[in-house]
Amino acid sequence: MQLNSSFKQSEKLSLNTEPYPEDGEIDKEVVEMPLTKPSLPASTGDGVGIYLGQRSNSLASQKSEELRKTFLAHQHERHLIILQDFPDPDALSSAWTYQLIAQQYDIKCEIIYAGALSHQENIALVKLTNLPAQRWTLQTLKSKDFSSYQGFVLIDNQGTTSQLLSCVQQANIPLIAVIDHHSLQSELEADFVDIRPYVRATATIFTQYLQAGLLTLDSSIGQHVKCATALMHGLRSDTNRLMQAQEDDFMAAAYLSRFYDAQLLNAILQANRSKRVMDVIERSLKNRIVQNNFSIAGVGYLRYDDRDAIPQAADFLVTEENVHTAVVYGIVHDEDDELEVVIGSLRTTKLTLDPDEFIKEAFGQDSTGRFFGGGRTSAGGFEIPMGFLSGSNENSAYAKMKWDVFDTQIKQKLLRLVNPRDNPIQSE
Ligand SMILES: [Mn+2]
Repeated sequence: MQLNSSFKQSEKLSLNTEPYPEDGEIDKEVVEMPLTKPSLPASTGDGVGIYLGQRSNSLASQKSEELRKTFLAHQHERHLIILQDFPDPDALSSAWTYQLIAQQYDIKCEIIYAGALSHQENIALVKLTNLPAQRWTLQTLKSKDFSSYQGFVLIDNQGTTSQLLSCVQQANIPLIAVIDHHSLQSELEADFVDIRPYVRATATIFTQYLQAGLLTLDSSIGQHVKCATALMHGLRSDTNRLMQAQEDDFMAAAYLSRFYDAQLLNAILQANRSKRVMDVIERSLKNRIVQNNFSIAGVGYLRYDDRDAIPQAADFLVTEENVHTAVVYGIVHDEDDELEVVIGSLRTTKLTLDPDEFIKEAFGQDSTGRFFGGGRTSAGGFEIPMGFLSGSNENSAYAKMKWDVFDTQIKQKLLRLVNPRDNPIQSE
């Protein structure tokens, strides 16, 4: 409640005095695209649900048709599919589906990301399904001939979470398609745009393309079975094991159930956490402070490859009694090129808290107007580059001082929203 009162002061934000009755994004969607009452069926109650279902069906088939035309217009080309730096199962499976659909039009797609696969389940997903994603570091980029690519595609992101975006833009590669379910970050010029923030997973959108006939799945083709399994995993992981799934997501899961391999999915989910990830979770538990049902924990420095320990720690902290929102952050460093970035994750079970708005409000924008982070239903993240302050951590006094400054500043910014009535002049 106190959080809402802080939002009230900010006119930029759409979250205001009206708390969302059930689910923020769905309701917002209804408000933003007013459904004219006369077009609703004359029945009572359930009519709205039927109407929404029909609307999303017709949107899905309309978008599938548009995408088919986009593929036809780009036959025989080579495209890059750019994922967020730390791709998740939703992104990986959706990109693979795109690649398989595009193949039919003789479009060769390479799925690339700049960061790392650091969640044990993501590594298992890629290994067990032979999912064709490649890591392109900034070094790799130098050796690439961009002139052989006629376009690029953004899937499960809008370019704001990828270091690769600026490289393809500098190489003047045109943006062919954006398919995502995060809130709209900025207007992008592309041949095809399908951004549906009220859909819980990009995998749902891709399953709808499959159902609309863009690719006929065949359970006797191993690759199709593996791709359907990957989509099921993506859909499950973005909906908190279907607990936040909506009708569209359940319909997509029902369709995938005809093709996916339950044993393979189980094998992916059985992947164990590394000791280093367990250590980060332990640190988050030790360092957490709980105020007004928010649990906040800084975990200090961690390696690039363990970056995914941060969201896993947040997932864990949010399970504590009386906690509805957890924020975990740390300084992630890439030993190769002394790069450091503050990375944080938010998890919430509070329906009226919009992670996208919360993070944008807490951390604001950089000098170019780009937000440090954003989110979707129930989850969000942020990345704050450390620039000039990066590196030199062999001096442990300096490393500690640097952590203390960032830790303090992040806590200040978060607590301003958690306890909006704190008087900044009072000392603690
Ligand atoms: Mn997603």
